[in-house]
Amino acid sequence: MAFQKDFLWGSASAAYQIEGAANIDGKGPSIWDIYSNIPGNTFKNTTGEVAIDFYHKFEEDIALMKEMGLKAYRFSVSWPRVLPKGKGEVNAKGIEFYHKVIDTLIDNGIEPILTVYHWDLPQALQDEYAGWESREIIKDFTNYCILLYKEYGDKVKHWVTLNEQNIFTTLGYLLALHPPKVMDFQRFINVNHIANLANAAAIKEFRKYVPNGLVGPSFAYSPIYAKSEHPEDVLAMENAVELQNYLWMDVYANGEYSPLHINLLKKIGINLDLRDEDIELLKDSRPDFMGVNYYQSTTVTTRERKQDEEEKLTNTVQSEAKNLPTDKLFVNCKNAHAKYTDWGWTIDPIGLQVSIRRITSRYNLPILITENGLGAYDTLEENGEIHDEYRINYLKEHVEAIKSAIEDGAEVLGYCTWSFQDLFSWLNGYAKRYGFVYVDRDEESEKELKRYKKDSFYWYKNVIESNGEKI
Ligand code: BGP
Repeated sequence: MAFQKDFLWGSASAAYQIEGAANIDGKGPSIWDIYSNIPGNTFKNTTGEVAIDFYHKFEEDIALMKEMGLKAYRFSVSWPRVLPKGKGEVNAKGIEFYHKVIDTLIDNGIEPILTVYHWDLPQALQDEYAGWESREIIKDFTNYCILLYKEYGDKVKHWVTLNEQNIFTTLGYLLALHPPKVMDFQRFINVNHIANLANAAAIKEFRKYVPNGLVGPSFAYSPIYAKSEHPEDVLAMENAVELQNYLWMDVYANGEYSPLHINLLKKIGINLDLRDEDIELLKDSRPDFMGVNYYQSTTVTTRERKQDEEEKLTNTVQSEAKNLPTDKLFVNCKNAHAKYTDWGWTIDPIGLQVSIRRITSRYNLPILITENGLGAYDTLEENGEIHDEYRINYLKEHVEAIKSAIEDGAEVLGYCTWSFQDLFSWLNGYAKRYGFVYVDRDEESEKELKRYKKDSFYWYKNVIESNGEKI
């Protein structure tokens, strides 16, 4: 059997995208509460203020997870819900909420996978010292982690530190699509380096407080292909692999930057503020697994060889950043052989097999797929059914890809689809749905937030029951 007996068939979510209750029970504001309330920042100015109200409906949702037979549920803790100012006074009601979620999951036979940081930084820390741009955050982030380790460490085995560090730094500081909406390559690299240090410090503390647990980051991995066999495209691919994949994963797995990264950055005029004490901190912070969020593959070419036009989409918010310093080394382009979603993301299941193999080959770490799924428009029929065979096909092909990768020799601990319930999408409102459970709301109205099981719900139930034999 390809899938190990205790394979974690799961689903994932993030606090800001599901909880709602933005100002309830002592929660402080996060950067996303503030950012999404500024007109123009999100699609149709949608926010997660109510989201799908998991804060009040978690028991109903977990009952559905149990009915499906879900083995694991990945969720994140909202930092400002437990520490309204990011540090100092603890909000007991926030702490208690996550105890209730974790206990309810465990009582229903579902293993909690806890993400420490899924982008909702306390606004207080942004105001005080510009959040991730200051080394001050390393101490505050570590203290926040220790608080969670002490509270939940004896109940939760699998922990994720930073969700998609590569995405929140790129979108926040390079493409100006997330808070604090900056477009500056040097600041992006500075922030990213500080996030690396915070991640390493959090993992070091984890070993003391949760000695029997397993911890790792979740990386948004996209395998990179060359547009053609032309050697210039191949070199562009090599550049992109270094600066879009290994720049992060080498630091996670090996605790150091490779000379290639430092020099490639120098070549484009970017300096890495790597101090002696940083080298020390990054050492010995190897994770137990590499968390992988996989949605799509990326194809690159050179600036000179690029032919296709940038696509303008009306159903999302797109970056206006132009002329990135990395354009000298590679530029993204279309993949002529791939299918695309309605939001322009490639559909490439083989890319997942390639991802798992490349990561295994370079790092020899077990892999936990922490996100994978299809964002699509769904139709709620009059009889309450949702026929989402496109989602079933997508997930089926990706499960097959994981199976093949395991047969090729990789170790995969589990598979968390994105997502269990439909939820708030950062830049796409509520129309881009990912769930097995349809949540009846849209951008204009929260309606009653009623839950309906989609066809994919029954499909995944079967997959879990047969441990991946019946897909
Ligand atoms: C990942 C994030 C998730 C989720 C997902 C889907 O990058 O970790 O939080 O949002 O992507 O993205 P989107 O909602 O933009 O379709």
